[in-house]
Amino acid sequence: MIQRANESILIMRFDIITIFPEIFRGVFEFGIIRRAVEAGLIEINIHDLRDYTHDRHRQVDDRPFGGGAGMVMKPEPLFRAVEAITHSATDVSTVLLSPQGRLFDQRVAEEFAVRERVVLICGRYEGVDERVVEHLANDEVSIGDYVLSGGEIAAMIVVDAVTRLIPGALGCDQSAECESFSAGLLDYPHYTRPAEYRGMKAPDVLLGGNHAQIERFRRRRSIRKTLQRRPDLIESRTPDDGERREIEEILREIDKATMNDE
Ligand code: 9D3
Repeated sequence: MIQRANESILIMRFDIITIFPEIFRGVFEFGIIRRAVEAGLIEINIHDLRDYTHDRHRQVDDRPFGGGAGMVMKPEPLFRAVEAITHSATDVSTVLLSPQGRLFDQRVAEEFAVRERVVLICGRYEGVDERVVEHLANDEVSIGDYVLSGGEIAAMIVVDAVTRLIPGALGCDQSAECESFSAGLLDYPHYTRPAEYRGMKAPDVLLGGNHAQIERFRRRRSIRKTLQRRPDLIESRTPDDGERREIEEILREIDKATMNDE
């Protein structure tokens, strides 16, 4: 579907298997993903599951054994599709997107980013035949605890998050962002011109040129926001001594502020 534009080294190939290939039209044609495709770093192929059926009705689903509501995705077209797409390729992750999967987070994105190929199987209906889960997919991933209508939007999210991790996919400007304290914390607040808008002021410290002060301001805001909103992210960190002191200091300040409220 999407072809790369030049001869540079292909780092990663995504194959997406879906009954709604048209959903993907457009989504990969903007921003970082488009640039990565054009640079030849990644390739994204969309496959219509119905092309791998052998019957007149191109049937991809059937009624569940044992009864019950809804339909189940048949195993044969999915096995045929994955086998046709991967042949004897090695280093392939075959990932089923499903609500039963392990939670997709930045760590999982990093795991996928070192694969040569990732096949994403988008489920629909009530689910897929369990033999696909057990014997075809080697990974099963959910993007979060909410109910979607199928795996397609989840597949887009996986491609987006993984592509950003491929060396060279981000411009110089953006890649610098990965460094230092920011990893695993919520972002600090951003401001741009005008310095005052409808009486709302950008913080003075950002307008002066003191880079040490600016960095301290951003780091502290980042830590404070994370403590308030996502303490789970702080708990799963191993802060260095400087950061631990900063966290304790910010916690004391927050305590003081809440005492004044009460
Ligand atoms: C509430 C419906 N569920 C019955 C117990 C089953 C169900 C089946 C299929 C719920 C959702 C779906 C379709 N979802 C996905 O294929 C899916 C998904 C999701 O729903 N949430 C988070 N990540 C993912 S990845 C694929």
